[in-house]
Amino acid sequence: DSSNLDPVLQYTRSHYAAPNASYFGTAKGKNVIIIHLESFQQFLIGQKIDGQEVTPFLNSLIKEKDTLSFSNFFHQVGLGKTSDAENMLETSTFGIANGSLFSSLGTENTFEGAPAILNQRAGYTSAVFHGGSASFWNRDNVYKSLGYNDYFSGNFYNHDEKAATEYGIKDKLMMAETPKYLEHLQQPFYAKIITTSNHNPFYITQADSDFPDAGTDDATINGYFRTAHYLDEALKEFFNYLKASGLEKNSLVMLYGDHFGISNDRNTTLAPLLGKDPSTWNAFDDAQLQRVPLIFHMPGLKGGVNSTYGGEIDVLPTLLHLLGIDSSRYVQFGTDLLSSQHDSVVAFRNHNFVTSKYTVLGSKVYDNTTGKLLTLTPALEATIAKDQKSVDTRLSLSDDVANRNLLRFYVPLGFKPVNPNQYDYNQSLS
Ligand code: GP9
Ligand code: MN
Repeated sequence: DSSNLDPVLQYTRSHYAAPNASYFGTAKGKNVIIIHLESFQQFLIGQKIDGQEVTPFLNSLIKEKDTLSFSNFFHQVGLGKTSDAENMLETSTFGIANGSLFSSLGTENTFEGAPAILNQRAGYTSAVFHGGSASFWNRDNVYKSLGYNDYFSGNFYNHDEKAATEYGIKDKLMMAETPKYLEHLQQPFYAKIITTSNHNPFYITQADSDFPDAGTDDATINGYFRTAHYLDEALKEFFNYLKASGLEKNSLVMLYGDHFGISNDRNTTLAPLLGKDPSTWNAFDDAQLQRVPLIFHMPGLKGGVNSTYGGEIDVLPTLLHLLGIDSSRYVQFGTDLLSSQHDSVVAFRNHNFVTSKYTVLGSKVYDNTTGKLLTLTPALEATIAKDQKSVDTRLSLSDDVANRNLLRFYVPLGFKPVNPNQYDYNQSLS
């Protein structure tokens, strides 16, 4: 019942981090264009194979003076993979412990998601673009619960024989076909484009990517650099469009990696390519590889590489504050990455966690700088116990919100509950 909400509100209210005045509202009224980089890990940035940059476009984008990127940003997904990442970014609540929240609760639960908040607070329209099957991860229902006005699924894209990937259509074709829909959206809009080419098994033809094979004996790893390179080229083409159309000037573009592409059991094969010794590789190293990109680009944005520790749960309050919308009234488990009050304890879905100093995996505590296991002094033990408790609390309260559908009992100030039935995604705009 609704009394279960009390500890949740107590937690989220006391955990709230006030905006950073030098960023708050700097993107006010801008379109928001989110690019979901499928299976994209941070180590791809700056990485070379045979002397060639895997992601030359992203490497140059993050060096631009009006690009703000994060170097210690982690994915926090569980079994729901892409859908968990989407859930965290849209709601700043965690995915569930044992599956995909989108799939199991996405139709029935009450959401207070980014599209609805932005529409009600700042007049934004919203749309998702994904070249795959509309119902994958139950998106056709969840997007309605989140308040998305439009959902351009695979039905809206050309799918001739040579265009399709396993989960959608090739990123370059996707990026080329999206503008004809994007241009119909009423501004300001909140638009999310979900890429799919860089997905396991990372197969791509020679014609689509002439990037060199990494030469390991693992075809998945070799393919990963080739599909990531292709995605990087697709991004370059899309940014060219944004510039040429003038959209770049009034848009905040946000790019993020949803989760790992290379699973832990392959990391010792990957290690030499990253300049690491496979013989000493361990669980600490696996955890460090869970970094994914988070990049904001907007003309006039105060740029740079920010080393704050954070994760996907923190994106929505960060974004809302950039748009000049205070997040304090919402049930959100993350905190603004740019706030001086930001909580930099990063919870993984399995209750392990990373802080700016330590990586804590079960009962093992590693020093982030040396990668060495630490012997626990009483003082360190107390610090770790406090952080572990905080991680456990936020995950279990978020699980309560999800599993008990608690947001149906909570209407934030001025919030109009979303009626999913008011949306119909079968009609084309044109
Ligand atoms: C399909 C794509 C794949 O739309 O999102 O999902 P994943 O397998 O990464 O969860
Ligand atoms: Mn994914």
